Amino acid sequence: MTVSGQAVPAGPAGTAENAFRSVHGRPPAGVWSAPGRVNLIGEHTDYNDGFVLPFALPHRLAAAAAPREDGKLTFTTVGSDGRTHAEDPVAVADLRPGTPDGWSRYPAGVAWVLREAGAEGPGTAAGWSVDRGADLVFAGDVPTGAGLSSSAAIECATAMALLGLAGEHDQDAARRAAIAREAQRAENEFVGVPTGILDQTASMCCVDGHVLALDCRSGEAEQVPLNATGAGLSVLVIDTQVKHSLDGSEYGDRREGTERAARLLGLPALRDIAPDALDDALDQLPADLVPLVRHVVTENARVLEASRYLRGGRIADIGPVLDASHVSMRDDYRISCPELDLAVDTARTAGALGSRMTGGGFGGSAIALVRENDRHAVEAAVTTAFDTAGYRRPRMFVAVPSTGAGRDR
Ligand code: GAF
Repeated sequence: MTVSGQAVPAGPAGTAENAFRSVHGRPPAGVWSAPGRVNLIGEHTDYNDGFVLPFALPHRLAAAAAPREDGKLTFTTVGSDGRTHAEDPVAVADLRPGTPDGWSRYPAGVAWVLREAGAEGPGTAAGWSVDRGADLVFAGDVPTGAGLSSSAAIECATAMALLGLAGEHDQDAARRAAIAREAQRAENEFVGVPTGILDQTASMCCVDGHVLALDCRSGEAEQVPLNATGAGLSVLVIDTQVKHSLDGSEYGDRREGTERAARLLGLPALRDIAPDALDDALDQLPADLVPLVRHVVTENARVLEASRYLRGGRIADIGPVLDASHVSMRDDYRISCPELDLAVDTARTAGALGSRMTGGGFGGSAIALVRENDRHAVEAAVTTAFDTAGYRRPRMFVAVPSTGAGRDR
């Protein structure tokens, strides 16, 4: 594909750039991309001011972008079949929650947040700010609806692209964390999904070869090395292909329940319950909130335990911690589903050192920590179990900790 200039190699960034040239008849000013993530452990703890331990996937969402001068935004995606799909242009001045809707509300929400940041936000170092409009073309390989943060990837790629057009480059760790908060705000206030800070921070702040040990209250973030391959281990992702969405009421209901529990206990957040004070806290709560609180408090403790093991290079020791996390999500937080439970149980029976669902739940993906020598046996057992149950075959891949959002070209 060469409309104006040279064809560039494929991969999300190359695909986005080629499609941009084809659709707009000119080269983009740049291409930026952001990854999906796996959360190793620490689920539904982020909005309770707790702890999480994600790493970035090699799968990325790329945004090729160039400025416009007419105040309009255009959003085009490249599908898995290589075909482009363009949304109707939308005026930056008309952006408001609900306009536009569909998938483009994710990048539009980021533009809305950055526009609100105004002159003091991205700055006009390049003589352009978001109210002048932009063309964006997206391509990527982050599985969608798989609990691997494709939404955060598109938000963070958009933020990086728009900030890049405005002349902002080379963000330090603090600025990256701030961009993650802006992307989260777009998701909460524009898209209307009450998610926490986990996904956007993972997409913005993770670095190659490391998990991010994040304290969601203080924002303190430590990069902890994770060289599973060096230890003869793999983190296997099992995408059940049961589509997960956080738009429904379940995610919001869980969040509301934990926030209500904190209020009843007179605490700022469930993070403030120490594990040895859990029983006392549970005694003060109505029965429906007990399992929710038990999950959050024990999950925070598991994240800290897993972080300690990883800091000591004891990767295999996190196996039982992953197992306990899954049981807690299945039985207490009730966010698993039969396909996730089958993936987890089968992986363990076939030799995984530990396994749990990852992400928001209600479908999506599980992870299994496996010895590399056992990986094929685990994959085969999971495939057979799904065939036998009559479920759609899961997709599986080994997840290697990769790099966060940045400029590709
Ligand atoms: C989703 C949300 F977006 C995150 O904020 C987090 O709550 C996660 O579910 C559960 O840990 O990915």
